[in-house]
Amino acid sequence: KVPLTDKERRKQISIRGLPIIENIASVKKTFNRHLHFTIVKDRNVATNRDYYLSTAYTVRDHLVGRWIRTQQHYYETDPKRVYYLSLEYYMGRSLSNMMINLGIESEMDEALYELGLSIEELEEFEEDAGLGNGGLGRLAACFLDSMATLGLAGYGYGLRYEFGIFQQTIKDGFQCEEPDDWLRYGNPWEIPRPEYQIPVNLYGRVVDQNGKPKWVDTKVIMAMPYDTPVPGFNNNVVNTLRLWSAKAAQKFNFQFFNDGDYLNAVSDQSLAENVTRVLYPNDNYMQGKELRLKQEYFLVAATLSDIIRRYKHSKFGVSSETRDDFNTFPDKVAIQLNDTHPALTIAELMRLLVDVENLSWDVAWDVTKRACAYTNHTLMPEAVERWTVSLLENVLPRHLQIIYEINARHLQDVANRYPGDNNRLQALSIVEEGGDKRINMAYLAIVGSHAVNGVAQIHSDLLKTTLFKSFYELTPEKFQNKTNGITPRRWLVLSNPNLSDAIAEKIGENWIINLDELKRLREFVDNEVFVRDMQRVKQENKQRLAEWLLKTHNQKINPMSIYDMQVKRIHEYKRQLLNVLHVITSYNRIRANPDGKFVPRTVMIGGKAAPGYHMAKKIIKLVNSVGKIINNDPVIGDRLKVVYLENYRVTMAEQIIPAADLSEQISLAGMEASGTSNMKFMLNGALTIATLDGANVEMAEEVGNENIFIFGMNVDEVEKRKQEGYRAREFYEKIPELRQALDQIRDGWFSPENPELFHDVVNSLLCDNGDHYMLLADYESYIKCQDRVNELFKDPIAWTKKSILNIAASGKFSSDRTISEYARDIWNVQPVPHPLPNPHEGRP
Ligand code: GL9
Repeated sequence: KVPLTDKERRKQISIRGLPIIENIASVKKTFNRHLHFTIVKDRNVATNRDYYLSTAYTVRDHLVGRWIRTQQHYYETDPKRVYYLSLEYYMGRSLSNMMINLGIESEMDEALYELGLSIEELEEFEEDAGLGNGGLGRLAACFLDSMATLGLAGYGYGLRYEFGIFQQTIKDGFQCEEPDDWLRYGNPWEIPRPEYQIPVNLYGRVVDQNGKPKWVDTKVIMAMPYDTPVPGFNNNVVNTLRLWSAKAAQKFNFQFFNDGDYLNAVSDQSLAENVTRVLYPNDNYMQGKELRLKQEYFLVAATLSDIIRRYKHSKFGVSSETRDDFNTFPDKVAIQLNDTHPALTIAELMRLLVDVENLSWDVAWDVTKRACAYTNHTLMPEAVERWTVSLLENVLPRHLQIIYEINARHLQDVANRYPGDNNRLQALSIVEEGGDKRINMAYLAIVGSHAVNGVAQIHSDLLKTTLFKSFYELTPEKFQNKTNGITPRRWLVLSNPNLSDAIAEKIGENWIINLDELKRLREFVDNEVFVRDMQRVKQENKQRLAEWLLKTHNQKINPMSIYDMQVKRIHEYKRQLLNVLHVITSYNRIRANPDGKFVPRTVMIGGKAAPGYHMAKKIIKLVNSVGKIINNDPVIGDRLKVVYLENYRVTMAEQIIPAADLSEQISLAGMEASGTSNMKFMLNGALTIATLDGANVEMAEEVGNENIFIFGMNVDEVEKRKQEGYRAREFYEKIPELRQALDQIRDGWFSPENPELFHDVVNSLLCDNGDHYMLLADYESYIKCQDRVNELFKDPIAWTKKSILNIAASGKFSSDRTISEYARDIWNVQPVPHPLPNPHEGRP
């Protein structure tokens, strides 16, 4: 009997849904109907993109019944709604994810196969929805999946950027940016809702009208909603992601027509529509541009207007036409601010409650605080949003007044508690004096919220002692931790089907919604067959990645080498340069001992640099230059390779993470708030080399120190070194291998055509007060730790056992766990453990 292929085996496993003959026939019918009536093509002229679109519309048809039913159910039962406000949603592709969560993957696959089409080929036609920069935006996407899977009445609110995160190309080793025109061929997942457009005001001035402030002479931009369905896993719940697009307010321009200036009136529109043109490509950095402020307010204003409309139109607890008692607003509405980007929510909600709904200031303030909560995502000082008063005065004059009023009352409370303590008043002021006056948006978010959280335990602890120390002392009860997580649907079931099946064979499928059950894999760590199975799965994934790199980038790599990956935004604090120093050290060791035995390694580095971040772009060039020398050195052979993964994004993460042996999480302790790629690698069976930073600390706790490679200074040691006065040169002078590597970079070893090219990189490390992120202080410990990695890799069984123990210990890092904690500790809502009925089965 011929053994089943992976794909055939997979079809028999219920994770992906069991194919049913009648359903397959109906899928084929629906597909044909969409090809003809939606795409309007026949099979003679249809392209693969048309087939992808027909497939997407077919899947969408399976969603709509559940979507409508879910929303009806929310209307009828009026649960407390959770609103997640984020400037970023890094969704990636949707087709596979939708099929998996609906349980129709096998059926779709079979039906398309019978039509002579391959679903894997068609999937390649979907563009990534790249409406995010990195971890913060991807976290929002994972949270949407978990809210739907837990049955929460959750809504994502964000912006529909016409251009998402730029496409990165590498030309001559340098990063180039190209616009991400992701909507070019249309987006089958979004539904425009022009009937729910909302006007948003900007600029203008504040006048007094019968003793009440009134915001007048504003410019109006329309916010047009586009809805995307968010299915839960296997529970018939479909929530909504609503993204706003800026549209010119037609009415506003009509006056020009009489003057005959029709062309001007129409071209003026594109100015208004610039607001949602493009995602700002910065990570952990605030640029302070007016257009960005307008984006933030545009999201906040349109969303709050929608939230209040939905609150008022509930039929519960009201005898009047609409619900206008706002005292119960916080019992029905939770608003979560994803970083300070939507922090204007505090001022806008106060404006709506006081100016429009005529509540007293005190009642409005109480309502606002009880409804809102704020998540901080970084300690990097340059990321803190501090808008100048002059810009706010121009763009949002009424909001500036409200912020001043909030600050005055807040400082009065402080003065009452700490009489005569002027330093404390200054430390706690939302308005920062001196130079150009600024509004600290983090402080505004804290004061206007009932809960403030960090995203990993160490980060939440540091917030209390550093960035928000004074606020912690003022209101300690507000401060919480919510360690980040990732959705196991996308990051295991979708991205690593072979591993999913190997796990399911041993412990069933319940881990998909209860990831803690992965613990049960510990029972099998000494089961030889299982260990070999896990080895096989990893090796197949590695082989596939090698083939893909050869095909797409003409890069040959050794599938028996350690696949060593660092994929994340390029930033000095993440220390990609430290990784490069290890690469160069390994290179020098092989050259010094060409006949020696070395554990082969392929170092893969990927990530985008913010277009204006010069040092980050230089680091990309350095990785490519080092790669060019090493990869073409016949002495080195296939014992060491360096690969730059061009245009790293969600879809590439899904392809490469399952093939990783080693995950690099090497930021300076205290700098990475959490990290989330660390969790994805762990879940996919990579071992981790890490500092005690962000969620790495908790990963070590879960898996045990003997199963993770920890190196470098901890937060206390970093602090102590700084106190002592850090001098990077000491390490340069003391450690010969380090000195050699830095000299080579500085003297043009890797850039013979331009020997000065990397002077600034080396100088940033060796100059007085340089090496801000203390790479040199951690170098020795890092290299020794990498030596231990090599030692273990020589024993494949021991390595694989640790890999299994890592998977088994990764349960904590499910975003289902994270969202359950937000639900319990911040939102006061309950997950719904049972599924909604199927659409044809009647009411819940
Ligand atoms: C980030 C932190 O830097 C990460 O450590 C954290 O895991 C995520 C999610 O909480 O948030 N904050 C931040 O500004 N970014 C993060 O990744 N940057 C980007 O998203 C690019």
